[in-house]
Amino acid sequence: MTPSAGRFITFEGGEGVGKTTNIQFLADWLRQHGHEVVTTREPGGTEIAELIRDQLLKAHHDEPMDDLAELLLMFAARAQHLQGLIKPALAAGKWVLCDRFSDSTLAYQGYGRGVDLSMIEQLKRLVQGSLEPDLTLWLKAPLAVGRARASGRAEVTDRFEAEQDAFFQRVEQGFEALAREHARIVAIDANQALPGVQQAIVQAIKTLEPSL
Ligand code: T5A
Repeated sequence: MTPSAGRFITFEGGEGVGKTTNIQFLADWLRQHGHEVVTTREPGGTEIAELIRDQLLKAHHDEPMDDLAELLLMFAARAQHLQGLIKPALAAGKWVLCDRFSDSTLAYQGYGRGVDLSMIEQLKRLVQGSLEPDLTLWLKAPLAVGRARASGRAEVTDRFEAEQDAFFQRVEQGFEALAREHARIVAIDANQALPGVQQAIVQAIKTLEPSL
């Protein structure tokens, strides 16, 4: 079998729903099927973008982070990530599996923080041009489930995880709205044991790439 051209797959959803875990699973599965795979994340993915991530996620600054500054930093990191990693990998025929992308900006900064959605769309066009994910796997689980899973890890709570439930409910409404708008977004029931989640992910990938 000749492996097909590169594909851009993004994973989206609330906190702790299983994105990192399932990206690793899908990367292994695709490699077993003969594809070259790059896994990455946002904000982050390159040296400079990871430095921006550190500031965005840092739990405490001596001054509050302005919503517009937060938005622009997300897109600054994304511009760096696209030029430094995502576009070269796709051009080389690799599959890029990315933990969050612009749908997170619309959901978190737009629906969560209340930043004007049309302004985010303008920035999106400026930074991405016409590049969109081929497929977005939206892992859906109740807020309490994601929180319980995330709290099982040793990491310190970051600036977003410290938000109240009402913020995350708006974020989830954002993902719901985006999924209604874009056919590339496929909802995956992440409120089930991992084998079921992974079966649904493989099904979505086979629909995208019937040769697999
Ligand atoms: N952000 C990001 C914005 O505000 N705007 C933007 O534009 C972008 C790009 C990034 C933060 O930045 C914000 C959103 C975020 O708050 P992050 O570190 O990427 O921060 O945070 P999360 O996306 O929340 O990532 P997490 O690592 O917290 O969660 P994951 O990756 O979804 O979950 P994962 O895989 O680590 O799993 C958590 C635990 O659950 C278990 C796993 O084994 C693990 O222990 N698990 C399951 N257990 C049982 N059943 C299942 N089905 C399970 N799936 C996973």
